[in-house]
Amino acid sequence: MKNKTEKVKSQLAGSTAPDKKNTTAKTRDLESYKSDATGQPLRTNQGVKIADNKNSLRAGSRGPSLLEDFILREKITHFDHERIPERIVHARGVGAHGYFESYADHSSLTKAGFLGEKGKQTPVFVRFSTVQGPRGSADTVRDVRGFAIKFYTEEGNFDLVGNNIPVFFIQDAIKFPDFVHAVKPEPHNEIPTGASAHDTFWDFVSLQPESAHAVIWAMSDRAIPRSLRAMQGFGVHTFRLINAKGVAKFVKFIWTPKQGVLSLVWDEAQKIAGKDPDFHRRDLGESIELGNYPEWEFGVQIIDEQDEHSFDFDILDPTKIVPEELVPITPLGKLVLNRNPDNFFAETEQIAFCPGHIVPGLDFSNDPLLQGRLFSYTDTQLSRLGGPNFHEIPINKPVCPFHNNQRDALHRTTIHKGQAAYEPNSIDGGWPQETPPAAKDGGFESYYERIDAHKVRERSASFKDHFSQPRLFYKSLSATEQLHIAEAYSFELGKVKRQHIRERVVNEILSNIDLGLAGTVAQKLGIPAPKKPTIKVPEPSLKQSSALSQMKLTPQDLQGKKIAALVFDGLSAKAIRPLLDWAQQHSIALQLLGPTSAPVKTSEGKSLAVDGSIKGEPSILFDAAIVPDIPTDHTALLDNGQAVHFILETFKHLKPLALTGPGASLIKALHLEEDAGLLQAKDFSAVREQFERALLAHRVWEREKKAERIPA
Ligand code: HDE
Repeated sequence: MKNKTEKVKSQLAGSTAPDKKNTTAKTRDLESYKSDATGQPLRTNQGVKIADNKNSLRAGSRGPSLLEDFILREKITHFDHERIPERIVHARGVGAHGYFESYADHSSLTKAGFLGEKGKQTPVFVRFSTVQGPRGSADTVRDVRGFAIKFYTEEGNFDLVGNNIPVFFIQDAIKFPDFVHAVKPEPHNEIPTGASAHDTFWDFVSLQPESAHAVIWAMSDRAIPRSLRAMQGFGVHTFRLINAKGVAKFVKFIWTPKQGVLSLVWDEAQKIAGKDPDFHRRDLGESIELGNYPEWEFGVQIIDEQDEHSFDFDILDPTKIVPEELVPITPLGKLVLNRNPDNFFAETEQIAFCPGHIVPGLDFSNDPLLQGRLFSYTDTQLSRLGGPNFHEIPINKPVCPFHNNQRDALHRTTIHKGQAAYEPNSIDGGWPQETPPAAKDGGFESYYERIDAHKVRERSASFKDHFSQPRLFYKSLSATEQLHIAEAYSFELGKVKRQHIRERVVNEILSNIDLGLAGTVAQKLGIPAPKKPTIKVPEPSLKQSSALSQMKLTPQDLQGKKIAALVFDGLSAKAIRPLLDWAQQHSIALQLLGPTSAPVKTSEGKSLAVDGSIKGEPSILFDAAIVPDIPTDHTALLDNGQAVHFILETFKHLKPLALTGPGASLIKALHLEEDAGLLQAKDFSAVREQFERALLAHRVWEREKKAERIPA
């Protein structure tokens, strides 16, 4: 494992060789754009070899620089323009290549080719993001995560631009700029970075009750994911799938991770933001380098056209979920991420998603939020990527050929041959020509939907209920998850300066979701608890949806877990070897941490290299910890404040912790007690099974009360 870890670090520091295993059509396409400077002379952009890259041209060795120094001018000019505007939202992100594989021939559901054949693989690029913070902000802030996927299908690009929570904050695109202005750093001082705990956000959402559902999801553990690999993904809106006969079904898209849906605890998330702001991007990159390829199952909830109005919510309303109890998920395929980008800017930064990029066999619904999005994404690229030719940037190009009569504009790279840039024409043989709609390889055809309506600016009455689903969500969670929600609201509102905003959230929003929740938050803020809801919330047909609790969405195996083993001088190699074997067997990233980065001396007199120091790699970066072969006299360990802090913090953050060896009773000296995840034994094999169970459960939730007394 050590070699593996070293390999990871060195590979991530420098450039990575393309993964030979990933030979998708898109990877092959990107190959032709790659540039490798190995063995090459340094040249200007005009191809002139550079003799001296250290000194500019000047009049005498102490004289002024000369304007004619085209080498200096070119270098500085290019540098001056290296930056492009960051995304208005979702600026901080990380991406990876992979593939989508269809489980079967789903042509009865859709004529989309990428779902039309069992085992068919389609190249994809996925970009995960936070929403609020700028490009340089921390990964682990409380925020919704973007989950955007570009499928490079043989029939064109399909972008599924979703989030890790299933609902959105507003119902109509016209409110999006207001929402974003409210959540972004405040305009007078540009504070806070990467957080919603401030007055303008809570002012807006408390005046806009349609946000209540998305806000309670954002206050839940879903908004502080353990890793990007351990999040669900949702298309949010209702879409349509259409088969070759023109039969359409409404669908909701859902991604379920094989790694489980796992979250950090709040204290940990805040600390990681300081100690390793790149925590999520590092985790994704390292997992892929180690061959622990993250995987998601792609599923749809299918609703017949005639059932459009048979729910007590509107399926066009993006603030609503369709509970799985009402419409179960049908699995269609899987997504695997198996290759890191070669260049962050060229790929992750320049990728341009748009929900309007769809292929035959798919279509939109009339969700007013989705309709607005169809415009915004290509529009925003005009200023972000500098013109309308961003589809020619390698990461954005479809893998199928594309010809049309659009011409010119900034940064055009294609050299169009021919004289006739119009259609119809008789000069260039009439090419390129239209393809009529057809089952396979056909032209795109919109769903044959009849629209007969007045032009109005109004919301449908079926969009009016804003509270029954947040209530359903809250009631469906475990006591632990509910507690975290109360704490998140209390924390965030505690940062809100204006008392009337705090009161409005409690009295006009939380009271309508759950009086108990409103009461707890009110108490923590020192304001009177509301006695009753302010409105009559409709009783939904479904009282609980167990699918909403992430407690049940645990991982299938231990692959990709990150565990620290604290090692000290005098430990026996015999205690370490079985641990390394065990980690390798389960594809666990086990890191040996010593008092310093220097090797430790084993009791057999050998030197054991470590992966890092206890100080440099704090407990918050790991899923669990093991302290192997603790000697009966554990003074060396107790005298090391960093090591004691590491153990106590692992305990505080409810992580599995195994202390083994003759001095395992150290637990008492630290004033801790054994529990389902705090294990002590003579050797690791005695607690291995329990430790594995605790790892699969992710955290020892029943420890939470006890852990409160450990100083943060
Ligand atoms: Fe976005 N959104 N959005 N959004 N969104 C952008 O497009 C917008 C919405 C989402 O990794 C922008 O290229 C409007 C819902 C993701 O590159 C921008 C509305 C959902 C990403 C934009 C919404 C999303 C974006 C900024 C309301 C979940 C990152 C840069 C009508 C289903 C994609 C860009 C990436 C990015 C507009 C609402 C997800 C400004 C107008 C709902 C994952 O065009």
